[in-house]
Amino acid sequence: TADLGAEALRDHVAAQLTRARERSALLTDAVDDDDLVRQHSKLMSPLVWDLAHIGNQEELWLVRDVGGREPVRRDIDELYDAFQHPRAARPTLPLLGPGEARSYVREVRDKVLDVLERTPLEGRRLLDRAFAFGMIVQHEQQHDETMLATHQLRTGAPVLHAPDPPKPVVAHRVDEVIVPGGRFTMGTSAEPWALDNERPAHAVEVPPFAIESVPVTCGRYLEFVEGGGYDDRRWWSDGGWAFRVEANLVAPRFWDKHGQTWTRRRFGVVEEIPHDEPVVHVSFHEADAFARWAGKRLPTEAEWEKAARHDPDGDRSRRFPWGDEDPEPRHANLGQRHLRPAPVGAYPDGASPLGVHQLIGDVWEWTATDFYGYPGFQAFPYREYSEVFFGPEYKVLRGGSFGTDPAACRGTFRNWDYPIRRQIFAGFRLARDVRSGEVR
Ligand code: AVJ
Ligand code: FE
Repeated sequence: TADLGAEALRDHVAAQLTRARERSALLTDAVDDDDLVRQHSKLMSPLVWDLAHIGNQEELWLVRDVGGREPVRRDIDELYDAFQHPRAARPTLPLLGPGEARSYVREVRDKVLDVLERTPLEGRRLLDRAFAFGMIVQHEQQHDETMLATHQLRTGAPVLHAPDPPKPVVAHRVDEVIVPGGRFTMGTSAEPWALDNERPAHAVEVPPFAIESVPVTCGRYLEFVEGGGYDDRRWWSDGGWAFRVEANLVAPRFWDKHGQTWTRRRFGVVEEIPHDEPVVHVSFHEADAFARWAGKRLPTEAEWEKAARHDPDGDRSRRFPWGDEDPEPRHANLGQRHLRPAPVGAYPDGASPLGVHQLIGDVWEWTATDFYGYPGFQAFPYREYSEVFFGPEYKVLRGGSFGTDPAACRGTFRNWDYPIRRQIFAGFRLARDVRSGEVR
């Protein structure tokens, strides 16, 4: 997007807005009206709230702010302000019904496309204006991923369908890559659509470390489950053990044991656990306990980004592990093209120069790092996007999942959640310190 002319940028934005809306429509048209207004889990909003919230944010930022137009529905701002009402309370609000929500988002979008036509995207305010459109595209795609997680939580017959991801090109064994120590550039000042928390680019000194070439698979995680890992206090942090006991955890969310066989429920289908697929729906605490059991640890956020972006042949950071090109289907399992992570080894074209696979797509990866702003952080365009979440209660996740759209996924993109959350499409990979002498 960086070097597009104004007209090409306009076409690009319009195409991205349309793509996001097609996905929102798919996710909300797949179920009937009762299902749209129902709360499938206390952790989630009713799908109809997400839909109208997408429209309301678009109205606030693009119709009113960029366009300077009259409000479409000023009266509903408060209902769709995520900070006014926790998710659990949203079903009891006087929300727009399914029909009203659909016509509201359509009306807003029609105005936005008109604003886009008439807004100069060149000149002094280019970045601010173009950024507002990019932010809204990403906002819709992020809520679409959240709605996909709501679909995973709902019970009943499957309503979403997609082909399976590719098979591994070669059977992938677990191995490690040693990343040499030294400075690398973390974050970005150049990506036009990067959100405030990804900025600015800054140098970080990272001691040498080893990182596994693929995310932890279900098969390996099963060894932890069957080996009594959930009952062994030694592997768990204090907070992790408290959560493990209180929530009575025995396995990843959506796993179930039938006789001797573990199965999982995935978008309404009960299936055997796929051994070679990255494990998904584990909390930070479970990932952290598994790592201790395996004699390793989770990577820090800086280690994850260095593994994903550092170019060992040039002293620069790449946009993605495979280089600077935008993600193509051959690079990574993104964008809800598939409704599951791909088996490890399925994306050799997406590997980093050192041979780390599937950093982008498949599953969000828990890191050991709390969510804070980078040195020089400036909230933009609103404090509520990231700054109000900074602090020790949130852990950073990286890389995006099969449900993350490429528009909302970068080598620098930062996600965050509470360490107890399991409904998101999160897994993890392992790292460890290296001893001096191990680095060649
Ligand atoms: C970045 C995924 C944590 O869903 O809470 C959506 C994204 N911000 N609306 C979230 C977001 C405002 C955010 N996460
Ligand atoms: Fe939102």
